[in-house]
Amino acid sequence: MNVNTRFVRLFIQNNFFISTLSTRFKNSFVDSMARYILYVKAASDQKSMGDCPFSQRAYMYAKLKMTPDMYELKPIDLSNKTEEFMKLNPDGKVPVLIDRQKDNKIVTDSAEITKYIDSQISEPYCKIDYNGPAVEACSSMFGKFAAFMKNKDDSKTESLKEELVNELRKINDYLKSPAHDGKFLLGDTLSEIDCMVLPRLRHVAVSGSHHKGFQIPDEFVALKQYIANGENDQVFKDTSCKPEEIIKGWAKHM
Ligand SMILES: N[C@@H](CCC(=O)N[C@@H](CS)C(=O)NCC(=O)O)C(=O)O
Repeated sequence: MNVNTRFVRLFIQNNFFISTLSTRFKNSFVDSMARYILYVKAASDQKSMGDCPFSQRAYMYAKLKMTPDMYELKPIDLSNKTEEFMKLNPDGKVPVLIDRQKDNKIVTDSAEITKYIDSQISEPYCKIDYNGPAVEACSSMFGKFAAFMKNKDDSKTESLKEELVNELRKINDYLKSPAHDGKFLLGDTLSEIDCMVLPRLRHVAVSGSHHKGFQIPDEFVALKQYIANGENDQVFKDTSCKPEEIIKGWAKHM
C-alpha cells in the first residue's frame, strides 16, 4: 500500500470512529481523539520519555506502524501512580496500550502490545513473526546485564561480568554469521526484534559504563556497529530518553 492510500484509509477509519462515539464518551477524552493511548514511563520532568526499555519497545513499534495522529503518548510518573492508571493496570507497570476503537481494550506488557498493534495494523510488515537465530542470540542478554548491575557481592562480580560478555558475544556472533545481513538484526530496516534489543543495549552501554566501569569489548565490532546504526536511526532517536535518566534509574540498584 502506498503512503497516500494508507493515509486515506487511516483518515476514513478515524472519522468513522469519531462519528460513531457518544457525546459523553467523546467528552471524556481530554487531550486528543487518537485511536490509541500508550502509557510509558515518564522522565524526571514528568513530560518526556523515561528510562524504561519496555516502554521504548512499544513506542518504537507504534512509530514504525502508525502515523502520529493515531496514538497519544502518556508518560506516567511511576513514583506517583494515579488511581486512574492503577485501575488500567493493577500491576502498576508500563507500558500499557488502550485501543479506544475496540471498547477501550487494555493491553499490558511490551511484547503483547507489539503483537496487538500488529494484529490491527498489518503494514508495514515488521517481521513480528520471526523466530530464527537472532531470537536465541538476543534473548538472555538483558537478564544477565540486570544480574551484573544489581549484584552487591564482590566475589560474584567477575563471573557475572563474564556471563554478560558471553551474551553480548552471542549477539556479535549472530551479526557476523551468514544468517545475518544488513544494518539491523533482520535487514536494513528496523524489525520488531530491534525494538526489543536496541533499547536494552543502550542501557548496557550507558549505565554499565557509568556505574560499573563496564565497556562493551572492542572486539565486538559487529555489535558496536549495530548499536551505532540504532543510535543513528530516527525512530530510535525519537523514542530514546536522555542518558541521565538511564543513569538515574540504575543508581537505585547501586
Ligand atoms: N515484562 C514487562 C516489564 C515492564 C516493566 O517492568 N516496567 C517497569 C518500568 S521499566 C515498571 O513499570 N515498573 C513498575 C514500577 O517501577 O513501579 C514488559 O515487557 O512490558
